[in-house]
Amino acid sequence: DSNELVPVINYMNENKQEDSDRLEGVAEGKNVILLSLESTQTFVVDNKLHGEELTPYFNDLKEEGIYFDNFYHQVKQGRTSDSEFLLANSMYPLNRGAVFFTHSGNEYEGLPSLLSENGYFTNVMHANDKTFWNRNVMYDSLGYDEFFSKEDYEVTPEKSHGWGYLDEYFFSDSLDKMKEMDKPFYSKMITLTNHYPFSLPEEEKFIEEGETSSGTLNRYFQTIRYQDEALKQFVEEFKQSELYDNTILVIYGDHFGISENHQEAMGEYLGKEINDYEQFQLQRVPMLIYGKSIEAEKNHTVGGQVDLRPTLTNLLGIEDSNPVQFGHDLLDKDRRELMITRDGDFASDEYVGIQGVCYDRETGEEVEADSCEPGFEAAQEELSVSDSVIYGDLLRYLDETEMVDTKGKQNKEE
Ligand code: GP9
Repeated sequence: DSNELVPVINYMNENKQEDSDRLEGVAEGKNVILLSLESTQTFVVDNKLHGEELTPYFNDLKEEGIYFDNFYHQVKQGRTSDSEFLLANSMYPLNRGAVFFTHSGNEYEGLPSLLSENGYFTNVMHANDKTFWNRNVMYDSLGYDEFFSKEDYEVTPEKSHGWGYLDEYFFSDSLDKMKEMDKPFYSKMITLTNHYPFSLPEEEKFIEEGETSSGTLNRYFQTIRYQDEALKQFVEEFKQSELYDNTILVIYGDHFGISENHQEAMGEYLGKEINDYEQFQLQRVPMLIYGKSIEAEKNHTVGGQVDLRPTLTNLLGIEDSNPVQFGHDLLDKDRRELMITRDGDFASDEYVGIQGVCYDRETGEEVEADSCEPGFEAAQEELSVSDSVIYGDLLRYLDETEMVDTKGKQNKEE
């Protein structure tokens, strides 16, 4: 019953922090294009293969926006769909299965609903079958106004490869759609080409493949390079369009592409042994906020996908009254720097805690286990509170519980 939400609200109140509201409303009323880059990890940024940059366009673009270099994905088995869940709800996905499948019937207070209430036309653009990850069902629960899926794109065999529609065509069709859309809009675009097994048509290979002992990693370099080329075409066309004046672009990686099965090859490429600490650090994904009203800044705060929603609502100057959110605005200088993974591991400004072992975050040296105890405890508590909300479908009690809570307080005062 509705009492089940009380401990959740209490947890939220105990962990509540004053937000500095830095950069609040700088993107007020603007369109938002959210670009979810498939399997894109931070290690490719500013990195080279055969003396050539892997992401030359992104490397320059990130200098013009707010770039976060300690931003982690927080997904588990639901992969891309988990990252979507984190963004929409500022809650954690589940430890097993994909919450998009298992709990699509829950009540949510999704970011898309909030933005729709604030006059935005909210939509997702993704040129795959709409039932993949149960998106067609879950998107309704999260409150999207529209889902442009495969059937809304000019998908032909010539313009497809592997998983489907090549990014370059997906980007240009999507931009055409956005030009015609009701404004302001919130469009989340999800790319597809840089997906395992990382295969490309010959003419789209802009770099020789890698020479490590993993064919997967060797090909990944090529699909990453291709994606960067497609991104360049997209952003350049976007800058020439009328949208540019009134739109912010948020680009982030959805999850890793290279799993720990390829540690040895990754070590060959990076020139170091990939131990648990390095493997953890490889879970960083790029995150960039870019647009005319955004001043460039390099931001080293430790955060993750759970923090995207509060960051966005702050930039848009939109009041978000949903109290059940675990993220903290990435732009707030005094924010809680704690990134929790679905495995109960964490990174803070000082430490990285992995399966009971504690490391200095910056040097990767192992330190006394005690130093990480508070982090591990916080991680366990936060994950279990988040899980309780999903398993109990507790957001359906939100209105009632806020009432109960106020009443409780009044009673005490009497
Ligand atoms: C499929 C795409 C990839 O539509 O989002 O999903 P993933 O396998 O990365 O979760």
